Amino acid sequence: MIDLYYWTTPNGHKITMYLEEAGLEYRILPINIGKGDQFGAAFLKVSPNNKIPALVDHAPADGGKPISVFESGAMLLYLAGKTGQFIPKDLRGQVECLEWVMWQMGGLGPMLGQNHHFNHYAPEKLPYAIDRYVKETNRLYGVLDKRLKGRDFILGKQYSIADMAAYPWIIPDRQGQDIDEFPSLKRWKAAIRSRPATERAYAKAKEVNPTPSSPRTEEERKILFGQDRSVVK
Ligand SMILES: N[C@@H](CCC(=O)N[C@@H](CS)C(=O)NCC(=O)O)C(=O)O
Repeated sequence: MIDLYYWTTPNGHKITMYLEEAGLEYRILPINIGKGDQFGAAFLKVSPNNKIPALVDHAPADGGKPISVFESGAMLLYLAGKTGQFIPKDLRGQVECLEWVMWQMGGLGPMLGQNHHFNHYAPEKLPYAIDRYVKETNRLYGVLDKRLKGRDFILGKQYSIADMAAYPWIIPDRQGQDIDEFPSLKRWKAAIRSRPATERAYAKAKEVNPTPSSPRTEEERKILFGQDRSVVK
């Protein structure tokens, strides 16, 4: 049994997508990041960066005590290592998989996160910041579109953790992008959306958080966007 510390955000969806694909038994422990659950002592033991997602595997492969993992990329790699599923078996395929998971973790996620922030959350509309992140999003969409040209998935025929890492972040209407400019990305997105496991993962999100607050309330904004080192306990 796996405990998944989760909220209904792109980084959270990556992991429910994996768990649903692999058919692993798991339990969701909701961490409502708008209410400050991410600062609870028990959660911080598992996720010292006070962010979701994180997991505890109560039945690790070495038969030892439970293993906890934070950072969604590390979690996907851990789960793929545990099951041998959704990661290539050969060395060269594994290297490519690692590259694209890291590309998502270091680029696609953080840059698109800043795009959301300055477009939807910042109290002032800062043209420089908006332009910078909308353009960087456009570049990253272009990189992924090019990679997907002539390939079903990021690694080719095999659906992998590289796809699961990237998919939840491709939200063109919230990122100032026209998906029709990226035909391969559009096709890939539609193919992943219609997978039964993706449908189940996003249905879970609706169960956990049926009425996501959009836009964020003033209280949520203070919790999420006013953090400094005083939150590190
Ligand atoms: N690099 C981390 C990022 C995690 C992250 O940014 N999580 C957000 C939700 S998507 C969060 O928990 N935010 C709460 C906060 O910043 O207090 C990962 O991929 O796991």
